[in-house]
Amino acid sequence: MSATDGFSVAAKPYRWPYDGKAQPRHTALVVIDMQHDFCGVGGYVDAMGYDIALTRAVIDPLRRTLERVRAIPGMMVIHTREGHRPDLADLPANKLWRSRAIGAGIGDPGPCGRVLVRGEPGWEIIPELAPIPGEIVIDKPGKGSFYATDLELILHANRITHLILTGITTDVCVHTTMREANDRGFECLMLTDCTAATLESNKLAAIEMIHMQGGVFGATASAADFCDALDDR
Ligand code: C5J
Repeated sequence: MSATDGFSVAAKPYRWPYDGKAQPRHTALVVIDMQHDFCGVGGYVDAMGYDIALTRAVIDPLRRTLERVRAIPGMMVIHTREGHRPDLADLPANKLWRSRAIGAGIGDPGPCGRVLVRGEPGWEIIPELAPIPGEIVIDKPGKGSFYATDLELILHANRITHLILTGITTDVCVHTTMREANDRGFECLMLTDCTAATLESNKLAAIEMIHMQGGVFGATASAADFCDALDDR
């Protein structure tokens, strides 16, 4: 098979993509917020009292998927990081208030530096999934990757039409990004074992929401089915 052939994935609720085959050059793997603050000891999620074993469970499947995608010429990889300016000028007052209420105040000092602040150790992407030269990194102040970022401009400039969504957390930043992307006409596939939530039932519910209405935001597949599709192209 030629590397220019597209790929289609055994997915739910439809074989992805809707338009037959995805072309690697028009597809991006999006790795959302794999930062220490969301899956590391002493980070934001840990400080809120959630079980980081859940968010850490995606590291190995995501690392394998990332390696597979990196081997494909022309397929774009995009990483995102949630975080705020050191002066917190981009931090909405309600987000600050809520974070303090749950004991993990954004901007407050913690074991991994200031919580969710750009440049601090906790804000860094974990070494296992660190971007390599040539990969795009998007810094976002909110949950969605499109809000207040240049992601949409970058996708259009590079003629990306199809997105593979991974990362943490399924029900918050991954779902918000998928919804934003879907509304903009991007054809989205979420890889279910490359994403996790701070509550397993929230992850399952978030996946089920995608399956409604014939795939209201796109489709979902396992990393193995996605990688098999890449191998078969
Ligand atoms: C959250 C995220 N959960 N990356 N952020 O606050 O999902």
